[in-house]
Amino acid sequence: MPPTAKPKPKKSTAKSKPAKPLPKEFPPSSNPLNAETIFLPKVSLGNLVRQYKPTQTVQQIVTTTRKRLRSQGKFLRISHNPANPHTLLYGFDGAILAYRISSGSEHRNTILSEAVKVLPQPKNSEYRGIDRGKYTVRHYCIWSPYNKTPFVSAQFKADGESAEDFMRQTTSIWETMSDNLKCLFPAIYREFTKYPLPEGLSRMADAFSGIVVNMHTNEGPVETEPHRDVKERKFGMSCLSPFGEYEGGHLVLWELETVIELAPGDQLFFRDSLINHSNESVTDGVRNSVVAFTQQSMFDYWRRQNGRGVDQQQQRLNRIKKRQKAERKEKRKTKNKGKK
Ligand SMILES: O=C(O)CCC(=O)C(=O)O
Ligand SMILES: [Fe+2]
Repeated sequence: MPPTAKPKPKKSTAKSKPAKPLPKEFPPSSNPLNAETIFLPKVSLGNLVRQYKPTQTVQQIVTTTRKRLRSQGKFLRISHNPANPHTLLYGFDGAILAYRISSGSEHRNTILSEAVKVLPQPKNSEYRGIDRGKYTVRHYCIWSPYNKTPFVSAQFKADGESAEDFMRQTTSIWETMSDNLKCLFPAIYREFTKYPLPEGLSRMADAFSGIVVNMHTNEGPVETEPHRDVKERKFGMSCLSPFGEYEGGHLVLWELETVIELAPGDQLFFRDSLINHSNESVTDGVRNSVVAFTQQSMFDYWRRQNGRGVDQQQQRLNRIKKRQKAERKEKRKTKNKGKK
């Protein structure tokens, strides 16, 4: 081939933008208990809140690319650090996205594992809300869906004395979770505990309005499919604690491209309404879990009772959105002027 006939390199049709440099690591906005910190340069609480949708958005997040990365072991994997029981994950706006407290002993696992024995054995055909797996679910909480006054969940009433017994036996779990919430996320704690419930009702899990118990069945262990708990408050935090005797079942946090390992009795505070999550396979044994939460519907009720001031976080977000919209408009204007 004469030298002139050298094939030209193909021109790419896609406009290639230079990749933005990732933000540099800096300390999280707060770390009162000197947790080991893990910086996630590609995510931020602000972005997650802005992207929040009240319906599931799994397909947009759990993409083929992300699934491939995960199966190739390219998600960040956070195992336990024997030197520090606290692990804090934060994004590029400094805000905490998840916080793990290792159990440190069998104590919490024993309490939950003993208490779950008093609950009615699940029938596998039962309705489980959205399809998350083959396990069964009991909601013991005060909530207020469909714009009503808050009420005690039907499953708590249906399970009667055994549900009450379960909650009594596990009181110390909810107290510890609430103490940790108060220390680590004081603003969320204040919001969760500030307003009263209708007469005769009280929060079921200390600072949290209630819990969900996810129970292993003969059909399978607690192994959730990717989902967000869209009804939980988007400015809140829920606290997950797996229990039982098992191997595997660690938690995948999809937006964070991270897998966080959870041993029985660990507590994981995380933004379950904002972050799609699921479990890795449980490779052995019996895995159950509890999650303490407060639903947005409670805040809707408090706002109806006490006025818009209840939702200061939402108001702040609306103000930021309005300002950003005005800034974008102004930018467009200047750009167009420049073209003329
Ligand atoms: O058991 C787990 O690790 C997750 C539970 C969960 O995501 C849920 O109950 O919504
Ligand atoms: Fe969840």
